Amino acid sequence: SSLRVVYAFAREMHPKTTDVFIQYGTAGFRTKASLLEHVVYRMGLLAVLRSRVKNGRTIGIMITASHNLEPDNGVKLIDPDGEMLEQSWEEIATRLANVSDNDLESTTGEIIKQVNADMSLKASVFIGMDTRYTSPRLAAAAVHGVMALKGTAKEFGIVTTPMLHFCVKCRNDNTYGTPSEEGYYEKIVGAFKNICQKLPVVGKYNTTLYVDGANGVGGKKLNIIKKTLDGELDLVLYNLGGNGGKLNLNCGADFVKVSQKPPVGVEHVPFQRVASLDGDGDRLVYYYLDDKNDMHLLDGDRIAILLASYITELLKACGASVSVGLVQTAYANGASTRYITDDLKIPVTCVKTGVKHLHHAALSYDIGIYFEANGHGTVVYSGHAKDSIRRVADEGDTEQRKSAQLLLNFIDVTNETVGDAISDLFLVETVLRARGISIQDWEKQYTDLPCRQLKVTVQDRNAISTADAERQCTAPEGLQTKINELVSRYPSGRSFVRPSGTEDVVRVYAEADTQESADKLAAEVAQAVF
Ligand code: 16G
Ligand code: ZN
Repeated sequence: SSLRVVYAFAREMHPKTTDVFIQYGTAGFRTKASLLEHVVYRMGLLAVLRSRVKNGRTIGIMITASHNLEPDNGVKLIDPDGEMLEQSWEEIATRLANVSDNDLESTTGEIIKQVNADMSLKASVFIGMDTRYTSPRLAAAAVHGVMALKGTAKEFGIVTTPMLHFCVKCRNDNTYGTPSEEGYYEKIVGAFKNICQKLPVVGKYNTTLYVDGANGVGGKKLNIIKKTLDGELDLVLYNLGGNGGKLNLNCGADFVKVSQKPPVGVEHVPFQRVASLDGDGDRLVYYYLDDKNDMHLLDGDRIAILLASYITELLKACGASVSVGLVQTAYANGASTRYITDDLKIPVTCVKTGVKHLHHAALSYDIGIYFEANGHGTVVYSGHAKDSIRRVADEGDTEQRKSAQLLLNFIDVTNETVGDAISDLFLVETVLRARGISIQDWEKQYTDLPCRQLKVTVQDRNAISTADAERQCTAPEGLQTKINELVSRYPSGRSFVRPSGTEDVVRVYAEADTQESADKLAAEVAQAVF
């Protein structure tokens, strides 16, 4: 059959050259780029099957290893609504990635039967990649995989991960926007510019924003956007990949959050707010250095709260009855959870680490705001929420209409498909501008509890099981009792452990009333794990 030719071609062009087992994890497949070519080719095949199972709707393939260093790369699939690949397919992806070249044909055949893919249907796949030098070769392998099963591949070249999610969504739902990079700018940046027209600069808001681009794709795209902002926001961009700057090396959102240190490559000015993106542009944190050069970090928790409080304020002004809820993980600072619950009086759900879990939980609110502390997050709005706000925009009194129109622009700035550093940056800037506040004012909303993260290398990280959104440890026996005992010795103490989904380590998190206590508690819990 013609498929025979396809598999012979695969063996020639994208042979499996390693026996190392690889798993579709929280963020797709991720490892050394040199081990990925056959995996990406096979994801091209799988994307075609996925598209056919979804009646020919478009599927995305993104080549990126996000905040990892340059030698790594990765691949993940995007479902038709711009969301992460459905969980039940992760196992199928893992199976297909690991079979030998000899078994590739028969395994693909089995999968076609298992998922009931109608091979006579058309299939459409969008392919994007980050700035890694290994990405073009991998993207080509993906194209070959798509063509092999007679799907249509459309390449987007270098784009942020969230841009590709956006394009996939638009392709399958043209009410959401135009499926291109230009379409993304038009909708998201266009809506921000509309907001700027409505909201003059007031108070302590400073239109200058420094950006740490992590030497990745996000900074490059902001450099394009910058020229269209007509001075409404004056972006001063650093770490754009030139001058020998290395992707994610000592810079970017993950480095800033985990090390609690400012990135290299940024010229710091006291109290100047800086937005730090990760390598593929789906995470965002803010920070500033004070006059003693101490760093003040405003992470995903802070962003979530800023957005939630503003959305609530606008909804109130609209008089719309729409429920708002927030989704966090166990990594959310305890002070943030208390502030949301007690002061903002917004319900909070806590879920397991990993964007798909947060996204899913957020969909249960009319307006769901979800953020991981590491800066990955967005807002999702239900049809009911959008309709209610549109109705007020049409029928409300003058003040109500104004708030509703602002909220509609705010919705358009949002990339609802996935956390998006660029979209989130414009959302944050909107709120700071609307309120006429500085980054220090934003920080004053509440005080974070000091915290510490550690990683522990153990013989078998899977010996640790957790429950209750990873806040309780159910195995090995006795460990949770021990953690409880340690925690009880510290005022405002909290700690949990969980096996990492991306590295062969166990992660320990601790917070307490002082930094010394948080550090000590983390070390003691790490000792108990080990
Ligand atoms: C992945 C997840 C991220 C999560 C991180 C945890 C996605 C797209 N990314 O990067 O949300 O915070 O893993 O890593 O879901 P860990 O399991 O090693 O702590
Ligand atoms: Zn990322």
